Amino acid sequence: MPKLSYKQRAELSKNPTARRLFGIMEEKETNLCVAVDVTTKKELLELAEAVAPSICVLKTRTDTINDFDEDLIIRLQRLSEKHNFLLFEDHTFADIGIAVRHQYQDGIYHIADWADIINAHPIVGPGVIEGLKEIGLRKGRGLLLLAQMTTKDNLISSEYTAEAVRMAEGHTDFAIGFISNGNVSNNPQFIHFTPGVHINREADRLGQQYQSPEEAIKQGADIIIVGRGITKSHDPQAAANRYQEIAWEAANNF
Ligand code: 6AU
Repeated sequence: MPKLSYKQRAELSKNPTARRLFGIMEEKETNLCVAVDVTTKKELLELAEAVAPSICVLKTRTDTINDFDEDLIIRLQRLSEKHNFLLFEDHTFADIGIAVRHQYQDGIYHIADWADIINAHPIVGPGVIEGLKEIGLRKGRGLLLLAQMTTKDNLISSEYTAEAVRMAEGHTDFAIGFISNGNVSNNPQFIHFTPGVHINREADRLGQQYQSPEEAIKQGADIIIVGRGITKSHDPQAAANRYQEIAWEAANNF
């Protein structure tokens, strides 16, 4: 089957966030998501500003920010509007429907009010999607299911991955894709986000495993998630630009 363009895939999608994302990828010529895993507002905003021109998505984890406040959200939203990228809050929801509903909507992070994309573990069963969807659907948000993980000796089997895909198929208005190590579904509506990407393919000491950007794209990634390969570089802006170019070229040559 010939590869569909982002525009064609956007037309197939039932979710406004997925459609916007395909549009941003096409317009900015990028399939890079940067994971900014830091602990202060200053670091997060400085890194976000540096990588902004190169990304389609910024992945945050605001509950690790020691001085988190409302102002951080306002500034992230301003940056995302100025540089045309989406905000993905990686809270990795993994509890019963009613619990994740509150985690998504309430508390000091009130994620549903500002994050375009969220993620959840399908281990819970469809209730996790249903709970989040009650809040997110009317706001036009998108959900990614963790269908695979990058960590050494993780417990996810191929059957589990296939079930995760089946669960997403039942909710294509809200579930826009997967966190996975490559392609897990041939449905062109789904967007595959692949973490564990590093140019040097180094490992860390806590079980993280890496593939190169080219390998990730070859495996079927639509978007690569890069953290420390960029954020720990001496020049994050230049590093983001490099990853953007490598991944974009790889995506357009396969
Ligand atoms: O490039 P790194 O290793 O510095 O960062 C990888 C980022 C981190 C992880 O939380 C995330 O990708 N990640 C995820 C998720 C949920 O995105 C799943 C996974 O299996 N492996 C992984 O590294 O922010």
